[in-house]
Order: sequence, then C-alpha cells, then structure tokens
Amino acid sequence: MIDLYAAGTSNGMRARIGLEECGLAYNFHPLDLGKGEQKSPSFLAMNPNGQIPVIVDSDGPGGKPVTVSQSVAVLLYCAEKSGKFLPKDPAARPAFWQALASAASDMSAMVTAIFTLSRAKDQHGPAIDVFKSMWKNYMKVWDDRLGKQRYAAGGEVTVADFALYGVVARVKAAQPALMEGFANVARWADAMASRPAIQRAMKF
Ligand SMILES: N[C@@H](CCC(=O)N[C@@H](CS)C(=O)NCC(=O)O)C(=O)O
Repeated sequence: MIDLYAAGTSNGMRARIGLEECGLAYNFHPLDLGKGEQKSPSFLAMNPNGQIPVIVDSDGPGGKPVTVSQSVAVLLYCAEKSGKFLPKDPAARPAFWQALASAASDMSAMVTAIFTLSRAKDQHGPAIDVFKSMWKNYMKVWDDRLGKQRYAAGGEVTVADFALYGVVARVKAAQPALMEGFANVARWADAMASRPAIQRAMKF
C-alpha cells in the first residue's frame, strides 16, 4: 500500500493525479501547510526539505519500503510501477523528456516565483512582472505546441501532461489572468479536467 502526504497545491495535485491515473491504491494524508505540518519531525524524517508531496510505498522495488519526494519523481515512480504513461517508442522519448523538464522546471519555477512574490508583505511589482512575462513566453510555446499535437509530449497522454496540468490548474484557479490568450492550452486543460482520475485527484 502507498501512503500519500500532500496538500491541494500544484505539486500535491501532480502526485495525486499520478496515483489516480496509474490506478495505484493509496491512503491519503492531507497536510495543513498553513499550520506548518510539513515541518514536523515525523514529516522531516520523510522529506528533510519539509515540503509535500511525499509517498511511502510499503511494497517498493524488491518488495522493500521506499519513500519518494519531489512531485515529478512521484509521477515517474507511479508510471514505472504501473507500466503506464511513459512512451514506449524510443523515438518519442526525447520529446517526452523535454515536455516533462519544461513542466517541472520552467513552469513550476515561474509559478513559485509569482505566487511567493504576490504573497510577500513587501512590494515586488517589477520582479513579479518579469516572472509573469517569462510565464507568458513559456505559455506561448506550450500553446503553439498544443495547437499541433494533442498532448504535452505528442499524440499520447504521458506523465508530462500530469506535471503540466498540476501547474496550469493551480494558476487557472489562483491567477486566471495568466491563462488568458492561450486557447490551445485551455482546450487541452479542459480535456485533462474531464478525465475521471483527474477529477478524483483534484478533490482536496
Ligand atoms: N520541487 C518540489 C517542490 C515541493 C514544494 O514546493 N512543495 C510546496 C507545496 S507546492 C510546500 O510543501 N510548501 C510548504 C513549505 O515549503 O513549507 C516538488 O516538485 O515536489
């Protein structure tokens, strides 16, 4: 059995989407980040960074327990364990790696910067504008790509879609202006949102 420790943030959503989409049974342990539950000694023993998500699989590789943090590592763990959502064709893998890396680094970094600076007590207007502009540049590339192909890495759903959806869904809810003007991303996001596993995963 897998234990998932998460909250309803982009990274928490990613992990839960991975478990639901891959059909892996899990116990869900919601954490209240506002109360600092992610900094408790028992949680820090699982992830010294003090951040969600974390999964603990009592039946990991070789039948041994394993603890995994980092939302994209959790997605890849779920994909490998279930044999789903990783491209099998070697020719399709570079586009997959690229899509996953963009979602994991470019998109997540921009969202973290924008959300963190927006919440800060001090004014950071010019810095936020720089990050919003970078977000829009990345989104323009995603929008062009999703105008030519159905999913993040090509014609099939992969964990890159789940990584990207976690970020896009969170931004759409928290700062909808950042999603304006990207019709192809919006269409893709609607298709992702209609998946039953994603609907189950989003109920935090
Ligand atoms: N790179 C990590 C980032 C994890 C992360 O930033 N988690 C946030 C929520 S989205 C968190 O736990 N924040 C609470 C804190 O830092 O105290 C991942 O992808 O899992």
